[in-house]
Amino acid sequence: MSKRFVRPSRPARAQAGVAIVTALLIVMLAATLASFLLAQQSEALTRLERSNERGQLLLHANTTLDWARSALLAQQRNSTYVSLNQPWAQGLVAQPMETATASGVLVDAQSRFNLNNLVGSDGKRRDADVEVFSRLLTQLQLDPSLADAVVDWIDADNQVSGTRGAENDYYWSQRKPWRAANRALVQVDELARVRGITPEVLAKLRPYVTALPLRTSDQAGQGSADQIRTRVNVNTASKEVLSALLPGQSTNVIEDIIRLREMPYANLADLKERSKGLPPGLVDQFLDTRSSFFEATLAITGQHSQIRQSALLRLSGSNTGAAAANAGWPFIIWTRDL
Ligand SMILES: [Ca+2]
Repeated sequence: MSKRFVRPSRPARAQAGVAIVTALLIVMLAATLASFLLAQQSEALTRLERSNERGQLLLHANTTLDWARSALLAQQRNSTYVSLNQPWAQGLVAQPMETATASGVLVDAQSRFNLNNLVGSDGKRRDADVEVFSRLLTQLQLDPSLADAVVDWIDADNQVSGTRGAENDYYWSQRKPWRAANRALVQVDELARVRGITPEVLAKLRPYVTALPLRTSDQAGQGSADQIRTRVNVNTASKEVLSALLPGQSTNVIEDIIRLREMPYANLADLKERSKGLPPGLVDQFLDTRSSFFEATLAITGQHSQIRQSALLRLSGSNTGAAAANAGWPFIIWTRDL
């Protein structure tokens, strides 16, 4: 008896059809799920790659900052003055590293007006420096009375200076109130909180001002109030800052000072000798041919991202004589991401 092929009944065929469709759906779902998981995994890998890269770039940033510090240390050991034709001022141009490119610029912070000079270590305004800052504001076509608001922000008291100054009463009355700092600035950006300093004013001021910390005991030595004032380096300062420091001097005199420094001024006696007619009192009070503070700006560029940082550096110890020859690694006062 031969076996007969039994044709499945209609409902059975329909069931098989449903089973096939279900199987297909499951396969499709699995495929979708797999590709979704793959996409997620690759996104996670990319994220991991990027965070690995960021870690790498941060390491390169440290190395680049060390390059800046070594350039400054070499400068300090090799020269008794600081000028723009020295190697530190050339910067670091697109240096290829293992997986990134590093570049950096060093700026002499003492080429700028130090806002913390406005107030002495006794917490009181220093009139001579306030006058310099007012003249600098005028040079930049800004309101000179902004100086009063900056002084009030830094000085210890709560007494409003002039008509444009501001202390806590003014800041407390703002829609989102804050307090006057009543201490030295740590960074120039703090000016954004000072009365009258709009983003436009800050952008105009920024290339000409700096905020240098009060010297700490390791280098203040005898520690009189005057020692913590910083002076401006005549070898690196801009025309605007020099004009503010030397009132009554014509544009020609200021331009001559800048032209003659192609052969840098070795010291203040050299400046007085070559620029006769400069008031010696002002020269001694405001100018110098050395600098202890520098600002480094770094950019480290990887395949997917870039890190930009700036840092304030201070030479360690003295910058003249035998002490300079044995100087240690420059200090990092602060670093920040840009
Ligand atoms: Ca104050």
